[in-house]
Amino acid sequence: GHLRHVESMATLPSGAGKISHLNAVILGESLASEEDDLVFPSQEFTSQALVSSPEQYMSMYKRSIEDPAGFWSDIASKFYWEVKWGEKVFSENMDIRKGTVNIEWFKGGRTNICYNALDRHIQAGNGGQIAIYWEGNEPGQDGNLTYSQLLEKVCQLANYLRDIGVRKGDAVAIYLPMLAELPIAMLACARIGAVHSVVFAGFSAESLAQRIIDCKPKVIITCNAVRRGSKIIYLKDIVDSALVESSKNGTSVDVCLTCENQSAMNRESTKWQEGRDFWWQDIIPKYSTVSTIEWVDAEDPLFLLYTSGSTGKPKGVLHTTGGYMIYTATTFKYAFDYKPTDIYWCTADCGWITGHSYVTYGPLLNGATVVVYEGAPNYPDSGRCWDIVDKYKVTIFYTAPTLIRSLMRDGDEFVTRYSRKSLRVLGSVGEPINPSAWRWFYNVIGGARSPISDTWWQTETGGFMITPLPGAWPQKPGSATFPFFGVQPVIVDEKGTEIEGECSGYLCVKNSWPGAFRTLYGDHERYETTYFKPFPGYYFTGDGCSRDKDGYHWLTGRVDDVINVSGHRIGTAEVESALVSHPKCAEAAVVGVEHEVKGQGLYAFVTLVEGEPYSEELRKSLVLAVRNQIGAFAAPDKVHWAPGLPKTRSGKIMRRILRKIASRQLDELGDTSTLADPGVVEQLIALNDC
Ligand code: 6R9
Repeated sequence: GHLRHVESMATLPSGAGKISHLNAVILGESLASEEDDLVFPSQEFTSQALVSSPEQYMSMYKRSIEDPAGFWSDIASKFYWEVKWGEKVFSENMDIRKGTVNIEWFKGGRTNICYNALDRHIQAGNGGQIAIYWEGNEPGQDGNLTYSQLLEKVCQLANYLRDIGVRKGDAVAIYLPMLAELPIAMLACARIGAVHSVVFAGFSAESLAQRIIDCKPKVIITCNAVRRGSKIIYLKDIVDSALVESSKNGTSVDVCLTCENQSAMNRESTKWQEGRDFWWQDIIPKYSTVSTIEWVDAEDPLFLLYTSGSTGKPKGVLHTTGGYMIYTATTFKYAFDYKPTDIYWCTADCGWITGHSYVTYGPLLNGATVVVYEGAPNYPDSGRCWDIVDKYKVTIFYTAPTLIRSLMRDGDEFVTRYSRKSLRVLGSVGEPINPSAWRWFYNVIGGARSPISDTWWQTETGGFMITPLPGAWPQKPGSATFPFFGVQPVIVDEKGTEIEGECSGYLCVKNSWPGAFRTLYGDHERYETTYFKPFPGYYFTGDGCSRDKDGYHWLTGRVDDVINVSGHRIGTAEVESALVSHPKCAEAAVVGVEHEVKGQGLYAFVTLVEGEPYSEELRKSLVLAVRNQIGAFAAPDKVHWAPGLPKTRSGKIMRRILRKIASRQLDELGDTSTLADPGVVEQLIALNDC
């Protein structure tokens, strides 16, 4: 057959500028479809892997589906429960036709996720192990905390929060950058049963106010300022205006606990409101370093995290304690093949779900050593990530395709000047990873040694849903491969009928899993309408997915981004992937526009590799790349040169805005304030007629 093995990639000349293009040539990308390319884990990797063969996965997976109660309670028993859960391990109604949607795991069990993430390891004798390596924005600025030290800091803050009247079930807003204080604050809330609501510190005052008004926290925890790259962001000013805004709305926050981040700003220059604002450094160290634990029910809320829907105000995704704990810990362990010797770094910010589940909870529940990085990944230059990898001997590196593509654009030299030999597992999350970025990540970053866990999941799912287990089976660049234990993904058609075998359609999930969100805060009806009504009987993910002949899953992007051209369903992600595989294309975003004949036409925004001039010839060859990889029907009708793309601060391309630009509805661009760089919109409009 035409299986191309990893050996063929390992022989690539390293340091070649356009290595992704070379791969495409060597692997015959234009001759065979992506799904035929298998990349095998090495013998060396497999021999030490937690799950080392498809057979082993299959037998574990089979049990997790046939006997979910037994499978998950065996795992849960390894954690500490003050009181064991009741008779039922779980109960669920996922079928809206049978009444209210309801999911419960380990109900009646009493536990505490902070206890399981910290105290448990210390009691096992591992208190001296590093829990957090903190790396500041400026190279050379760093610190670390052992598990015992981390617990002490968490206890002090927990004692303070109790002292000012925060009780079980109360909300606490956290608006912090990636300082060690951020996971400390999350864990302190969890310790006393308070519900944290972390707001990414890149959100505007208005967005912060909106979230405060929704969850009504007693206290907000922030810092005065932070450096990201060469910029200084004055967070306390943003909090101040958010609090003015929210009090106008009748929500006043009594206390603003402010961390003094001296590397960015001293306290003398920080605006202050006596009686409301308190310096963390002045107060918290005075509290005792031991604190009691609030044992909570497995179904008591752990946190709220706001996420944007396609319409309306942000949704407060609510996760509870027990199931989330078991699920994040277990997914972390298996998807990253975690071993106690690992040093783990996830570049996500704790302001997003990835930072909740895979910076804070999942790793610490496993007793892992975690790198927390404050700064920007390309500061002071594009080699910073590999500098950090070498400095801490990072073994597991988890990031997003958008970062990979931007580093790829900056060239291999920034990578190859570092050793990176500690790396053994790579991870990707946030959007489908296009095969050419996958290959660059694999070959250039990972030196063709480290499997990539392309983890598909969502804020709502709490943890990984479809992901490689890195030692278990060969990967296909761009495929998230197979479901995690206990997860039953199904692909349904328009009518909600399950389709078997090789197919594509809407991705749904059949049964509950421990990490599933339980409701949207204060709006259970919206929860049911958004996720359980579209395809009765299932949780609807909002994503499109296809399954190939070997059963591998290929996520094709949000279904709101699916475009129907002359009756052909085309995933924008597929077209983008084809465009990005062109050696001169750095990034692409495709939207649908009304088309007289075809119904919808494809409109592609294309960012070229640094220094490439626009030309008609290049436009043609980009279109040809799409024709070659997908088919003539998928060829973009229009290529719009884009010096930059409008992205949210989490790196997601805002197609809503691109659709308006593409259809020339420039007066309907809507809210552009949540963009990382609102200036790109004007640039795009200006380049309209190139
Ligand atoms: C974890 C996270 C969820 C949406 C999801 C999907 C996209 C995330 C992906 C992926 C393809 C992956 N997505 N991971 N698509 N492959 N590995 O990102 O949560 O911010 O809620 O976004 O992101 O479209 O529906 P969230």
